[in-house]
Amino acid sequence: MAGNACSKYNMRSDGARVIARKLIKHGVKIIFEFPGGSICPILDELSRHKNIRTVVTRHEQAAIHAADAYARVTGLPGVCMATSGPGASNLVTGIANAYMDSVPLIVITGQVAVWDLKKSRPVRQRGFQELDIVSVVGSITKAAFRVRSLTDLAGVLDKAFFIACEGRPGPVLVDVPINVQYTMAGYKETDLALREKKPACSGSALNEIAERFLRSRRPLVLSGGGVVLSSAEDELLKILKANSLAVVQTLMGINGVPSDYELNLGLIGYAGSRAGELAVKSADFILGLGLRFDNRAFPAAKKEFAGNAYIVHVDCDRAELNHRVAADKAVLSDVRLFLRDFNSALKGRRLRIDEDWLEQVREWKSEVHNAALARSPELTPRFILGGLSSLLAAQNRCAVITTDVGQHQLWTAQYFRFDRDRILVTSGGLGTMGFGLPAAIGAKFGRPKAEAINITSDGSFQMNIQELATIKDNRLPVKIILLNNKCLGLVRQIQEFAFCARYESTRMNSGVDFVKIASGYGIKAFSCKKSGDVLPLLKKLIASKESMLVDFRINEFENVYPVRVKGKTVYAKRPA
Ligand SMILES: Cc1ncc(C[n+]2csc(CCOP(=O)(O)OP(=O)(O)O)c2C)c(N)n1
Ligand SMILES: [Mg+2]
Repeated sequence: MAGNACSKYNMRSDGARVIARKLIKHGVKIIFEFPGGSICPILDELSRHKNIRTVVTRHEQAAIHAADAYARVTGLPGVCMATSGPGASNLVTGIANAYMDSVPLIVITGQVAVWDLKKSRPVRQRGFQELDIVSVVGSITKAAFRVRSLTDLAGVLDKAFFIACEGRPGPVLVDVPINVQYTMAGYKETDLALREKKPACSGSALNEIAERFLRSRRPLVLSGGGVVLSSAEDELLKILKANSLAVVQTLMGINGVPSDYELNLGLIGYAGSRAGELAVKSADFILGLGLRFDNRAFPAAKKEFAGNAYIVHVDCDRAELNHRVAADKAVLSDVRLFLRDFNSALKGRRLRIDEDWLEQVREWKSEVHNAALARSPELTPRFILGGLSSLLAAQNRCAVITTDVGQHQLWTAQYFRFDRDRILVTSGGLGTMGFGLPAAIGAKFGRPKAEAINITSDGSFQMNIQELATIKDNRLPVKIILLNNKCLGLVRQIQEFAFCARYESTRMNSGVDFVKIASGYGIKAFSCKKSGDVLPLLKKLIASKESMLVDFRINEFENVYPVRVKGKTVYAKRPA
C-alpha cells in the first residue's frame, strides 16, 4: 500500500460518521451489503465500529432479501446497502418484495456527487453509475430520500427509521451522494423525536361489533399478516380458545395461529384447504384481521365467496379497507389493540355457536387431515415435508423455514406444521423466486439458535445460488432442502391444466448436478432418490452443525392439490 496515496483517506469523514452513529442509535447490529466505490466512505467508517457487523453477500438482491428476513424474524428494521447505479438497481426486486409484505427496511444507496447529478437536464446520465434510484423506487417504498447536504443527513435517517416502522411497516430508501459521505463540516449530533400513535377502534364501534358477534351462530376468523406484525398472536389465541372459534389463515398469516389449534382450518387461497373455503362459505360472521382480502385468498366478490357473512375488516392501513371486499364494518386499527379492546367489550359474555355447524367444520377438517395421513412413505413432498416437520417438533427444535416461490412453497404451507417455535418466512405478495436462500441467511443471523432451513426447488435455487459462498464465508449452518422436480413446477402445472400440457419453457432437463455445485462451494451435499433414504437424510440434515444440502429427486409431474381452477367458483378445486 503506497503511504501517500492512502493518507488522504485516513481522515474520517463526517458524513459517514453520521450514518454509523445513527445506525448505532437505532440499535442496528448488522448490515447486509455489496460494496462499490460510492459507498466506500461508509464501509470504511463501519470497519471502525465493532458493534455493527457488515455481511457481504454475492449479489445486492441477496443482501436485501437477507435484511428482509432478518427483520421478519427479529421484529427490528433490517438494513442493507449498495453502491450507486447497478448496485442500487439490483435492489429493486427486494425493495418491492419488502413493500408488498410490509417489512421494515432501511435501504442505503451510494450516489454520484451532487454536482454530477443530471438533475432536470434531458440527458440519460451525467455521472458514471448515476441512476435516479429515488424516482425508480417511488411506487415501492414508504418514502425515498436523496440527502443533499450533511446538514440534512441526521434528520433524514431518524425519519427513515420512524417511517419504516410506524403503522404498516415497509422499506425506506436513503440515497447518499458520495460528497455528502465525504463532507468534513464538523459533526454535530442532532436527534429528531418522533412518536407513533397507533390507530385504535372507537368504543361505540367496538360495542356494535361485539353485539353483532355475540348474535352470530357460525363465526369465523380470517387471520392475516397483520396479526403477526402487530404481535397479536397471544391475544388472538385467547379469544379463539375462549369462544371455540374456527380460524383460516392467509399465507402471510400462517405464523399467527399454531397449526395444532384444534379449529385451525389452515391456509385459504389458491392452494388453500377445502375445509377453510367451506367454512368461509357457510359462516354468518367473519372477523378479518390484518389482511387485504386479496385475489388469491378471496377470489370472488363477497356474494359468491362468503355471501352469508357479516364481514368485519380490521387493518391499520386505511387504503386496504373496503378495497377489494366491501366490509359491513371496516375498522382502522392496529390488530393487537383491536383484539385487546374487543375482548374487554365482550365482558365475558359467551357466544351461542351452532354446535352442528361446528361439528361439520371439524369433520371437514378431519377429512383433509386423514387424507394427508393415509399416504404411504414415498419420495413425495408430502412425505418429505411432513417428515421434516415431525422430526423438528419431536426434537423441540426452533426453526425458521424459508421458501422460494412455486409448488414447493405451497406444499410447505400445506404440509409443514407451523407454530410459535417453527415459523415460515416466505415471499407472499410479490412471489419472488430467489428469495429463500438469502432469506435463510438473514434468518440465521437474526435467530442464531434456531435452525434456518430453505425449502426450495431447482428453478428458484438457481436465482441466487451464488449465496452458497456467503454461507460458506460466514460458516453459517444454513440447511437446504431442494425439492428437485427438474422443472418450473407451478407454471408447468398451470400448463398441464390450462394449456393442454404444452410445456413451453418450463421443463429443465439440463441435468444440473446440485450436489457437485454445492460441493464446489465447500458445502456438504447428498442426493436422495429412494423413499427409504428420506428420513435418515432429514435426520442427518437436522443434526449437522454445518451447512448441508439434500437434493430430493421428486417426480416431475407431482402437482399441488387441492388447487383452485381458473374461471371456476371456489369449489371447483382439484381433485374434485
Ligand atoms: C423472479 C420470478 N420470476 C418468475 C416467476 C414466475 N414463477 C412462479 S412459480 C415459478 C416456477 C418456480 O419453479 P421452481 O423454483 O423450480 O419451483 P417448483 O414450482 O418447481 O416447486 C415461476 C417461473 C416468479 N414467481 N418469480
Ligand atoms: Mg422446480
